[in-house]
Amino acid sequence: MRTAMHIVDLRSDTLTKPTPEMRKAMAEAVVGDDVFGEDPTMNRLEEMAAKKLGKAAGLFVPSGTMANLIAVLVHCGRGDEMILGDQSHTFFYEQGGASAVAGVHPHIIRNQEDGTLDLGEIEAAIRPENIHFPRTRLIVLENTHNRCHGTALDTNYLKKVRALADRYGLALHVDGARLFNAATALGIGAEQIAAPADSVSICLSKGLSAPVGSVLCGETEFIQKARRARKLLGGGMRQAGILAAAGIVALEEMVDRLKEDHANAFVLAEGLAAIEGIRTYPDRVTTNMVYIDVDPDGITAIDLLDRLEEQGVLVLPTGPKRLRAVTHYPLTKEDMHHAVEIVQSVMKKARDKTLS
Ligand code: TLP
Repeated sequence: MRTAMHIVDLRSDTLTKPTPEMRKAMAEAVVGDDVFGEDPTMNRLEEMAAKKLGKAAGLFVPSGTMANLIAVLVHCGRGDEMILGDQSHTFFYEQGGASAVAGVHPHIIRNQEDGTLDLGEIEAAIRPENIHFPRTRLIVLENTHNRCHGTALDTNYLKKVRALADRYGLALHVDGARLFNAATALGIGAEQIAAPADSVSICLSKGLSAPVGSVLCGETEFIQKARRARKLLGGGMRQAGILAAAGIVALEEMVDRLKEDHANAFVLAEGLAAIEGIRTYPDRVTTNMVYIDVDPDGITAIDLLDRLEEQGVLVLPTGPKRLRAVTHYPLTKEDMHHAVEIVQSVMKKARDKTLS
């Protein structure tokens, strides 16, 4: 009899599936028409998320991408400019929706290795009043920063960006798809990290394991406008309390366990660090992301990815020589050890082949 292959899927924390508690809550959810504001479960989730982030109101949206786009639509007008990092999800992975849909011009500056934007570079990017220039309206930060090792931006830095935004009358939006990972890594409340921002989006469907959804939070007037923008984008859903029910479980039961994902990521990074032919950065791993760089003269990242996949270890390519592994529910420390063993054997075979 063939035994089933041990699969360790590290492509993303978006792969998490709803927990049994979520499925139960979804089946039993009391629902209404949310476009009429009459879905009690949805209303509860939005209030709960806003409270956790210390904001006045929240709005459930189908995805993190839509949450960021709505924030851009509300903070900016057509032809305005936003400042954001060249590695940010909003710039890198959202199909340029801010320009394609909102008509907002992205002014990108280099993300530093820790996901921050240099304060001097932000200031230099802010446009003076001049008939030739678009008007700068918004700064967008990401916390944790996906493409920068999943690093958490601390409150000290966020407050400095807030002060800069205030000096120039700009809004600050934080893409907090993994804000609870940031709070966990920094050992502080999510509301403390959210405080400097005018708007924050959190994803329920990543490490928190809900099947669908993000919540955009901010002041009451901002959320009223965001609700209109969501309808404009076709994101007004009806008996969406079914989804909100899972989101409530996510916020109540899945935040505390994120530290397990972080510990697993560290175990993985440390194990991989000992393998010849690849480089990982255990000292940069503070949340659930592990970046793996393949040595320039060896196997390509895609080759490595394919060979790992054959052995049941799945990772994501994020550059020609770079792969990403993300830990998440319900992966265990044993899964990490198993993944390390597979990478070790695949790399050994690749080295032996090049030497022979
Ligand atoms: N990120 C996904 C991919 O799109 C790359 C992933 O696997 O990491 N902000 C951040 C920081 C994100 O990482 C993501 C998703 C989003 C926004 C978008 O969320 P969704 O997928 O719900 O639109």
